[in-house]
Amino acid sequence: MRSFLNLIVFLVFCGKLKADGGYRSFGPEFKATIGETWPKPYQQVESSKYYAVNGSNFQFIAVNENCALLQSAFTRYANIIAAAEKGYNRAPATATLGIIQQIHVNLTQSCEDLPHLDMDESYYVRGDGIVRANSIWGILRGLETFAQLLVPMPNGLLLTRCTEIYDQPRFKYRGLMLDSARHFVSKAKILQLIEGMAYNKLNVFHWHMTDDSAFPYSSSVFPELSAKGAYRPELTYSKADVKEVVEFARARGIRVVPEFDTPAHTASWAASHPELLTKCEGQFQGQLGPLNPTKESTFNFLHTFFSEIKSLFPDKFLHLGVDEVDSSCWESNADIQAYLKAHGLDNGDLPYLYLERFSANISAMGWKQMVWQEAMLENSFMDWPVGTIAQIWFDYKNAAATLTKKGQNVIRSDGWYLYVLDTGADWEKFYNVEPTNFNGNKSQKSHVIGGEACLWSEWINEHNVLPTTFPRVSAVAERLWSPLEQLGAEKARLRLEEHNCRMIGRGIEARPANGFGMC
Ligand code: CP6
Repeated sequence: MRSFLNLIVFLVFCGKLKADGGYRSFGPEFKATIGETWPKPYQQVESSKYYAVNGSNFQFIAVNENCALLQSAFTRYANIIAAAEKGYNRAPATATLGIIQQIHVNLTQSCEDLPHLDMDESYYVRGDGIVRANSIWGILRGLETFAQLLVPMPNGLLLTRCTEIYDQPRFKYRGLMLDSARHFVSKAKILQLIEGMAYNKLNVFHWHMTDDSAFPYSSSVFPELSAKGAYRPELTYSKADVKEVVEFARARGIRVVPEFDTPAHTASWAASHPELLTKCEGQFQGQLGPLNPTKESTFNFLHTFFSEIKSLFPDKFLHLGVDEVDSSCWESNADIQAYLKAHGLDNGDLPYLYLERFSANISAMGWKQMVWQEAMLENSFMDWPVGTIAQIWFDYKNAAATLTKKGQNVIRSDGWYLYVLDTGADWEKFYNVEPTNFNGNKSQKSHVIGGEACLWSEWINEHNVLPTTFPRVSAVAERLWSPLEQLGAEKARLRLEEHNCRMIGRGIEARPANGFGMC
């Protein structure tokens, strides 16, 4: 009924569909798809009624609910739109029906404070100046879409049209992970990454903060962790830095899910706290293994540490890590063997010793959990709290089939390692990865709640993180947002070119998308 009414409204206000905007052509092969948005919306009705916007003389009007998040979004998008006017003129001189001075923003329900997994991101936009949504998160997505419709004309004004967009995401988890351990990435670059995420309607920044190579987080309760575990004192994130990142993301409807990977990938913890790790014996003598799951002191330490983390990251989810845990060091340790014997356990119980206790502690602290796939696949008897999310990073078809059969929620990362650079338009490779592509029934597919592109930072640093991410992550973003029927790399190519120009115009250092192009 709602959409029927909307259709009537469309017929009254927007007039008839147009086939082609008649925009300037840029060469025999290449014609940018001016004013097309990214990712492709759920539904769009075109219009040949054109209007103009003066980028430095218009107002957003909150016609209904209002709040600080809405006001800060108005300020941001006023700046983005003012800057868009200075982009290169790619819309032809077009007769318009007038200059729009007010953009009516209709938030129908009161603001929420924090973005969350089940937030409502749906919205309606009409290109002549209406943005409407139930939630502030939908308004944020709608303002992004509205801004993308505006293209500079030779007369210095921005061209828009009375197109109508009804939009909502296909998947609710659309993430980007950054490993800030292998190489340090400055706060300034992280903020730019998050800004670029907002331009692509991504909604989760997964911060893989620590790993074997470094511990860049500067803790108050255990300052020695970064004092000894960071590469250099300057290459650390203070609590103030973290708060700034979290707030910057929140303002854009982006969640921040932290990960301090344990019990493996913890060599950097041992720089200051070697007692936390297992001393390997026998053939591994002299090496340190995963965190020692047989000592009370290990869990006391973790409790104190993660209490600090809880106060800093407001999201409901913590990523526990638990990838690539090798039991052989645990098995080699005589004290651990004695512990197993005393408790009537054997080597087969080793993986659970850490995981069951750690997971229970994290639950008791009020967190929901994410884990890398192994934590679930290799510990098939663990009783995971309802809603725990497994992140699948290899062997996707088998892992997704197995885990969803058990009713576990999963996200896909296999196929979306952005750090692997290929020549040419390798965004297509990312674009064609489909999270529901495995053998399973409808109910199983419903447990696929999204995906996440991963920036492992072996080959990424401060200087290449943005061009490595953009525009390739845009391909992942469209896969995760747009309806399956709308997807297609060939159809997407020129829209992506336009989107890349837009991102570059807004200051994101995006790499070329297609091997030729005017931006
Ligand atoms: N670091 C950590 C990594 C990887 C993982 N965990 C990884 C290894 C190989 C590939 C992708 C990622 N670099 N801590 C696994 C989740 Cl292909």
